[in-house]
Amino acid sequence: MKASSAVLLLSAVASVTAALPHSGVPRTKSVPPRATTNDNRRPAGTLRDGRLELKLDIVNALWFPESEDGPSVVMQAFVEHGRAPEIPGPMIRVPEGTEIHITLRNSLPDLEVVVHGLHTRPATKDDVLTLPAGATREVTFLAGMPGTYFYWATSSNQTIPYRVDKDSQLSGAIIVDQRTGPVTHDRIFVIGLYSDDPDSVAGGQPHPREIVVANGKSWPYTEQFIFNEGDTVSWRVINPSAAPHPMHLHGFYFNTERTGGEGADTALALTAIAQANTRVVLPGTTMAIRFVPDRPGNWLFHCHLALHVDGKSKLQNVLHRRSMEAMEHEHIAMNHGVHEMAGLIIGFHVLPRGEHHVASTLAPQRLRLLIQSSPNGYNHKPAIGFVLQRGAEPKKDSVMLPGPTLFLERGRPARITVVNNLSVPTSVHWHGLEIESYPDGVAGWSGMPGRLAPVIQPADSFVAEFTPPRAGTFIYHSHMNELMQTNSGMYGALVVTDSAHPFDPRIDKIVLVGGGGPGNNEIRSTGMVNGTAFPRLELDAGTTYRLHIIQIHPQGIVLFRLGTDTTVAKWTPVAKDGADLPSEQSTPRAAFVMMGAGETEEFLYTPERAGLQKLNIGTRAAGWHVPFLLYVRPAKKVVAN
Ligand SMILES: [Cu+2]
Repeated sequence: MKASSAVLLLSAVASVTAALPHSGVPRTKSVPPRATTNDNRRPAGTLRDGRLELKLDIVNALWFPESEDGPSVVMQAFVEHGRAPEIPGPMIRVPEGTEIHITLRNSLPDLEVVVHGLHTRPATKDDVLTLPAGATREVTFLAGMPGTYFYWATSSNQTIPYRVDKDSQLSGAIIVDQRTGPVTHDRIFVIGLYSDDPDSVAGGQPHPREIVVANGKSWPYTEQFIFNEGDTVSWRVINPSAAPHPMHLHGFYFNTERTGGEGADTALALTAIAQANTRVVLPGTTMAIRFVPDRPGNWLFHCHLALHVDGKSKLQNVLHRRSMEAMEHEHIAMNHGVHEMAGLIIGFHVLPRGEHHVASTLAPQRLRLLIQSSPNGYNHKPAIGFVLQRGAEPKKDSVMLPGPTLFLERGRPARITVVNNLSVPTSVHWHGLEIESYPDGVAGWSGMPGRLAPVIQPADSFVAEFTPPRAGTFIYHSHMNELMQTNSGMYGALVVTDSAHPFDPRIDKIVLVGGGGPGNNEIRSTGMVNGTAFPRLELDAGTTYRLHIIQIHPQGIVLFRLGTDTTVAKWTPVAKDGADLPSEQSTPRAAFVMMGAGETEEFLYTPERAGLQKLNIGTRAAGWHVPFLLYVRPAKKVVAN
């Protein structure tokens, strides 16, 4: 009998009796039932005559976040009566106006549970239900406004940003649908984070072993989707986990149509909807996105925090708190590209509808991009990075930190030969470009069946061929072991120009935020801006500049604030993730923005008068701060001819 079926058999029985040989006294040892992963397609309970009846219990259950016969851990889980426990919890999905009646029992031995979110939306207060061990409570409420919500519980009396332990998967979706109108064929992802290290989420130096899951599963065991080219995809992302997740969509833009939290959800006005390929979903918030995958191949939607997609973020490493050395060894031994990743990653396959590829007749723009290492990089730490070959081969240990800005022309084919001069495999992702799947840079995944992008082995090369269809500000970076590689310097700005989007170095200023040396599960790389901790720039008062802000630090959510110590300047956003903003959104505003790893934004900024302005760049949780000093000179006198 296979291990998995043995567990299934046991789960059918409430408990088994195990004799303890050393004492000779038989004791009843409870074996928790197995939790099934909940793909959030089945509405829980019984809906009849506008009333939903649902009986829920909170129990201990065996959770298999990876393969069904892989490692498991006892977690707390919601269970609907008559079914197996589910992670995430059963989905409550009803039309607006529904009355919801829930009978809730706490079957955890000796633990009090506090349940949040079982109330009408929008919520005016956070109604909670407190259930001592063994207690049963009933609650009745109206569903309220349509939207994406959730319920969650804690047995450790924690708030969402600190709930990382056995109660970390006690979360379930609440979807309230419009009573009339078209049926939405959407899918819902509830994020969970299980960690042995509450310190790191509290802002201290991290030393976690943690796993992040979507609908209870970690990559590559998350659900994979098959779409036809041109399908419309509607996804709702619910984040009751302890960490923010900058969610990045490869190859396509998405529109965020709704954003909300546990208590309220708002449809964005049509004029407020903008294209993005990365958006931060903060703890306790939700988003509803829509996109049209119109190029075939294999693609990813994933968190851009390196720790949340790293192959070391596996359950075994949490359970056994394995040493960095042991984890690194396994990491290096694997090197299978796609299997080097784990965590918050959703894969999807887009099937072609037909041949309609029109090859460009323009001569390709050829670049030769070397990946090299230097013993003396940031702060004299070893660095890994890019260097462009122009003419003779550069020295083997020459590295540019950060990588050179690559300028490509919209509509003109690019042929980039990427040469790996490292001693380890790598791959390079052209972040944000709407290109074919094969050169997209996820080794072992990008491409189509029969033609998958290879890992770039040491001393080998890969030719990335693509034609950027849009002018804007993008990024290129390693897509493998990013805690090490991207943090160490494998990142750079990628600027696509056309006649409407020229790049004039006198006006266009790049602010590139990235790692300042290797990081890992225990070391957060400090932040660097344009490769230094002391960036500075001279500007002229009265001149309008275009700031190209790029956030590719893979271990942080970064806050930007421009002004003096006592005043906030004004700027005008004009593009996000390489896409121009609709004019309604290009309005002057206070110069403050939060950006997750993988986001780019462009702002127009006109310093009004001479003096010192500061672009403060930093992150609360990771504890680093880089002040970008802007020395503003008096306005140039305009001489009349
Ligand atoms: Cu994340």
